[in-house]
Amino acid sequence: MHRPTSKNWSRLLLVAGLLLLWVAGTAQAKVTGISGTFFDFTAKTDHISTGEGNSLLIYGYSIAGSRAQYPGPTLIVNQGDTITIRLTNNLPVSTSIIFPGHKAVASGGTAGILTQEAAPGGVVTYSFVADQPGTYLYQSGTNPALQMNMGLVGAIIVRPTGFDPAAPTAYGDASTAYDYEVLFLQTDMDSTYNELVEFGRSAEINLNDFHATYWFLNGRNGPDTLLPDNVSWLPTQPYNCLPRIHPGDKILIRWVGASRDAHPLHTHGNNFRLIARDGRLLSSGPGNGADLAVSDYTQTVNPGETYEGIFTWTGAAMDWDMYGHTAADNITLTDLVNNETGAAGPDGFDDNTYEYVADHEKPMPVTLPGIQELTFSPFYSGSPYLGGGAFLPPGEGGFNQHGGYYYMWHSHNEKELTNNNIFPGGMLTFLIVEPPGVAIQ
Ligand SMILES: [Cu+2]
Repeated sequence: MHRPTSKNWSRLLLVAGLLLLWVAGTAQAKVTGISGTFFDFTAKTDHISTGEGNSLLIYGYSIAGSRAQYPGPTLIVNQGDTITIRLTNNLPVSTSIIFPGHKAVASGGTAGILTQEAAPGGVVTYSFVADQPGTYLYQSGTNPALQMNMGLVGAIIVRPTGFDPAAPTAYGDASTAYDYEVLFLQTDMDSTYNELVEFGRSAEINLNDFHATYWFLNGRNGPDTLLPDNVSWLPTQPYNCLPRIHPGDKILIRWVGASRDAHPLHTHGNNFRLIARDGRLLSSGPGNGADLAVSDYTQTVNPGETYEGIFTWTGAAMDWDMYGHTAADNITLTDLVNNETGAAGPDGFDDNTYEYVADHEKPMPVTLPGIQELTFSPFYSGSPYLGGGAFLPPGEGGFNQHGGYYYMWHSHNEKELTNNNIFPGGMLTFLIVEPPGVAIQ
């Protein structure tokens, strides 16, 4: 990442002010969606707001008479279930849905190139068995180069057989266990297409001439990614994208490439372990778990593909005490159990705070500059220590009330950190490492 100028931060500061309203204890670390076996979709037009204040026409899916939404509803279903989606088309053009990775059958409508299509006013029904756990894409199967750009995309999460919400796994295997999960459904948009459709000039669209102007995570541009789900001023963009964990927690990242271009998503703070691609565990054979998992710090998300990775942050081996403990604090750490497995025996970390025992009471190896020598991020608490807060000049920082660590997670294509050429924006969010004890739902 590059350091933004203070001028460019001003927009982010405005939004960050809103963070104060919600950051404590709200649900930000689970995937929001709808569950069941029957989903009644209506495709229709609506509008979205972009991070720099533009408004664009979209085609979107709606449920039960609601506004259309971007992306479509995230469908959270169970392995083995037969899933049925009825699509009513209120768009002025024919449309359809395809389910890559699933053998869907369609009934009703008229034959299209990839599947049965619903004409304007028509209805078509799709059905498939969710026979494999994992993360999947659904999308328009009709003129997808245009209709995906217009918003007809969404994600499907298939829970493994025997899924236990109290001890979740991605694939039913212990090697895929996690504490939290986050969806990164990635889309891009050439807003010229949306504008030509809105003004009735669709015939002028050249689908070979694609120049994205907007990049989205779960249907929002940065910095709107940081806001909670379902904020009233983004009525057609209900999903946020803001991973939060404590030290030692495992977060399952579900990447979905619902875009025209590939996008390299970078996880600052640590490597992740890539455990699956396209809904298939990276495994050498049945029962072996994710033994072919690979460690990486950037996942290039290709169009039409999905990936799952597990990320952990512990602060181990920083060589300084992340809590700022000194001998004068007289704090004794306890390391009697393996935090990961729960089994008896030390693992190098304090059982309660996940402090790395070997770094306990080690001072930071640099002298911190004074506050007059610094510029501040809105997310700096005033202290370099996890859970710490300290004096900040008036008007600086202060939006990080728990003293968490903010790591930028973002596309490594720097153009994709803009909204119609305005920085910051695009595929940009943060991982928040919260101190132990801060509620994350
Ligand atoms: Cu980076």
